[in-house]
Amino acid sequence: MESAAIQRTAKLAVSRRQRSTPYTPRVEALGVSDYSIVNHTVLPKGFGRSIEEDYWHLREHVQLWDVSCQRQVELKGPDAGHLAQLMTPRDLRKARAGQCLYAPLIDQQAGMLNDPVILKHNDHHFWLSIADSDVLLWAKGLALGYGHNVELREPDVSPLAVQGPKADALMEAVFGSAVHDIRFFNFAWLDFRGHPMLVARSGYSKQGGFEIYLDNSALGLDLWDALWEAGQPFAVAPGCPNLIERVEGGLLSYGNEFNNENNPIECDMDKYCSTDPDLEFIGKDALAEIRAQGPARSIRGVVFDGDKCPPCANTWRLTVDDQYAGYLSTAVWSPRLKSNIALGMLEKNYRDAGNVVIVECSDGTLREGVVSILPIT
Ligand code: THG
Repeated sequence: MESAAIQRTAKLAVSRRQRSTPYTPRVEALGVSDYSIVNHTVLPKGFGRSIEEDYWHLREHVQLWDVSCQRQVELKGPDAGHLAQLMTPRDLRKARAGQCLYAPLIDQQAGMLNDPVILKHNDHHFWLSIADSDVLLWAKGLALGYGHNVELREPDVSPLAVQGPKADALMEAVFGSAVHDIRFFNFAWLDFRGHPMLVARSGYSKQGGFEIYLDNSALGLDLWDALWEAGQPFAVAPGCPNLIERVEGGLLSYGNEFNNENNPIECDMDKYCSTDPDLEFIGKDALAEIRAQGPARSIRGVVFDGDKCPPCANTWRLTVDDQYAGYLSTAVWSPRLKSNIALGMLEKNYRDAGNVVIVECSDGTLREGVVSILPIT
């Protein structure tokens, strides 16, 4: 289906199907101004400050993000490992308990289904911390078809991200010095007032920080309040994934930069796709075929001038000499680079860094852009 974002700014009618989170009362008390919906769950998008202000604050201090919408798909039982491996081309065989692995999920045509962070609890227990698509249904279908002995569910887990250069200091104040021992993309269970909590060094920013996978909603407000109070000396603020920071950092968003029409090679995820002929996963033959042909397009950054661009709610066409050259999916003004920056899919002949393309901006302007590798520095 050809999809497009809604045009009008209208209030979204909410019901039980648009789920709130254990932190929603605090997020609302702190003045959340906008929500998005991800995995049928609210994701705060702003707190009444400009995106530029939030960007500078994130780079200098520390923020609390309600990222409960990063839902967990739990695989538990004797066949959990087999099922997890079938779902991704990333080689999970050497993964250790306590490790987080960023991993593409693909279908039998090597079309992207999601790009979760996979948490390995042990050989028989995994969480897939998903982006915005219904992975649980795919997993249930596969388990049924393969006759797997595995329990699949969405557990009561609500991640809270603590992001920014002062995250270590803030986390130490709540969880003790053990936080410093957690390496990037690893997790540990740390005590919070007698409750063990899963704390990972990870998050949807390049500024460093942690994600706390709260597994008991009843403790949500206590956890938020403890971090909020401990964060006062560090100028803690409520926040959310920042568009400027994520575009600069080249952090991709399923449904925006790519979807089921794209394969992982196009998405620059070749490094997460095993070529070992002994590894079995769904989409293996299709992926090998794509690799042999070479991808028809690739994710890139595009830097373009002119005034601050409007939000790129739908895609913007890119051309070179009036020929289709690809599209932009996300664009934003970077106050640091003093330029508009964007993420997009560039067709094969136009994807080399340094190439000049014309951006058909939704305000009607045509702007000259330069293709860049990611991250945009
Ligand atoms: N954290 C958790 N779950 C998530 C996200 C998250 N689920 C949805 C979404 N984000 C998934 N997408 C990403 C994209 C990038 C990263 C994490 C999740 C990321 N990438 C590192 C980078 O690009 O620097 C590299 C990771 C690696 O090399 O292993 O962090 O943010 N819980």
